[in-house]
Amino acid sequence: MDKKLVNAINVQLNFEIESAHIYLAMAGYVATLGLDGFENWFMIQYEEELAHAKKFIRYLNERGERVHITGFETPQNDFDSLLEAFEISLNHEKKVTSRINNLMKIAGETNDYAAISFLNWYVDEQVEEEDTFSSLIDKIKLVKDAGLYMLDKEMESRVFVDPTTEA
Ligand code: OFO
Repeated sequence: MDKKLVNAINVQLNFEIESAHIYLAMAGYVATLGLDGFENWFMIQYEEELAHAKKFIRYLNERGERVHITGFETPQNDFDSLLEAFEISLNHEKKVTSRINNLMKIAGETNDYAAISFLNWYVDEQVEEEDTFSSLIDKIKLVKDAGLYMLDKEMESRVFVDPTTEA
């Protein structure tokens, strides 16, 4: 593989681990609000981000390339509200989308059609990620406290299904 693409994928896989920690910190914050359902939801988001990172790691290994794990920024641990945490999440996912698009651009420039095919999974996944956060923001804005209680119950039902192994 072209070194530029390998380096860019390494940067992204570390960013996925950083994303996981961002959501883990949010799980901790919502737990302090007594929102156990949202805590569960963010814990699963944490696991999904790790699955995204692992998928990149497996791919580099499969192509005979070297994985490099780095450190990353301390995530934000305090927020003004549940809504703020979700708005920050949506902005974060938009950044991820633009990073994935950039990986796709490099794969195109280096004529790596196998990598383009692989990266298509992330392109689709980001559409889903942005949609999930944006529709939850709409719901949070719509509901008042009683509604938030109901929504919290709904969040409790989320279970982890590894997005990278779904049919
Ligand atoms: Fe890995 O998609 Fe969210 O950050």
